Amino acid sequence: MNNIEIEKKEKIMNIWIKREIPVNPLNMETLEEIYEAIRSNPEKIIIIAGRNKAFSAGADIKGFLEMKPSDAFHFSTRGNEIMHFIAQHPMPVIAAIHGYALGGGFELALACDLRISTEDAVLGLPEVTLGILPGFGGTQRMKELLGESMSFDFISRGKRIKGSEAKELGLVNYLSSNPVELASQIAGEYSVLPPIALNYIKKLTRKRNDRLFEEEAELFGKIFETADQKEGAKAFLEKKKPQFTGR
Ligand code: CO8
Repeated sequence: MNNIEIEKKEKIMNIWIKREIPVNPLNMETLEEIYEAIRSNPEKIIIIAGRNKAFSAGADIKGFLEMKPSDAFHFSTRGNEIMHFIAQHPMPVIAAIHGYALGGGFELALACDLRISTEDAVLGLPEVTLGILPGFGGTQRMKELLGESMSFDFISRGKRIKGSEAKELGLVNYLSSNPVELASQIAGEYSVLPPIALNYIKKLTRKRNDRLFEEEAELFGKIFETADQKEGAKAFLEKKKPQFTGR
């Protein structure tokens, strides 16, 4: 891994983006490394953060100079696949943002389940100011979070906003002076919750699909096949703390 660092604990994995350029631009190699780290750890709760000055200031603009339309198409297609993969990782994925989360960097954060930011971090999709548009699912995920008109305003003007404003708009879940610390605390809370139920909740809340109401009922039935469901009910009735085992 040349562009990321990984720290593994029992149920949690931290992925740190660390490029030579201190604002951590994302090139294909970095995205593939993030993909591989997550793919090979399907059972882990993931925290993604940046070393240096930023979460990530977006796609590596230096590479744009040489990029042909077919390369840009490939980059965007593969980037989108990786963002979908992150959004569908079985366990929660948390973005811990400081410095900058711009362009593809912000789109990476949007693909995560939760976003924690410092108050003064700068977030946005400034692609339009580079003559391009978001290419890693940002147009769709922003629309889901902000609605049509607000997301159009945000993206079409290439707005850059502070973490505090992003929190007010609902683009960020929590503000913290130490986002990784808060992310670790929340990941710790997840680590004692039943993973199968967490996974089903993630499937139902993240996937956009008309069949979701039916699927909710199916999964509600299926969760009752698990030992964790039985443990949860039993512990509640016995006024004890449940010990979930993932079965
Ligand atoms: N890519 C490559 N290098 C970058 C990037 C980037 N995204 N951002 C900053 N850098 C470099 C600068 O060129 C500079 O390099 P050098 O020291 O060699 O001059 C160094 O990082 C530091 O940058 P600044 O001097 O500008 O530092 P500041 O602290 O003044 O500003 C900012 C930091 C605010 C992050 C500023 O650099 C900036 O605005 N960067 C651009 C942010 C941006 O526009 N991001 C969107 C990129 S496009 C994108 O993400 C599209 C995603 C989808 C792609 C789809 C497929 C094609």
